[in-house]
Amino acid sequence: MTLSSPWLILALALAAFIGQAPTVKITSPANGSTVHNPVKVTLQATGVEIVAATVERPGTGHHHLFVDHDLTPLDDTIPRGVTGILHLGRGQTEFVFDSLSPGPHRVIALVADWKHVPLKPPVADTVRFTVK
Ligand SMILES: [Cu+2]
Repeated sequence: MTLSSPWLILALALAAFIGQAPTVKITSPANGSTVHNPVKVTLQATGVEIVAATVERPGTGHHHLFVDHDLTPLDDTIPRGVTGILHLGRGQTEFVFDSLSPGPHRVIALVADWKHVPLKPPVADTVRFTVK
């Protein structure tokens, strides 16, 4: 039996689609690590182009950091002007915290579109670390 080409094309397209499901990873600090100020958080996204929030184009988004703050509703706009929620609206892929308080912290990264609405399905990562 031979696989007819329409099915092959469909299978390849599906594989490509699945392979491109966007992801984000907080590459530093490492989960569970102990760090000192300043704390640099670095982010690596795949399957989504990280751009400034002013870019209104499908397949793009910008990073958000929730620092010791729970995620806000995923089908709603991520608020501005809230302590602990940062929009990296210029397309940055890192952020330096100069003076996190000593003790345990949790940072959640979340990618959202130009309307600041999280991508669906959610593109998120979490790290916990301790500041000495
Ligand atoms: Cu935003």
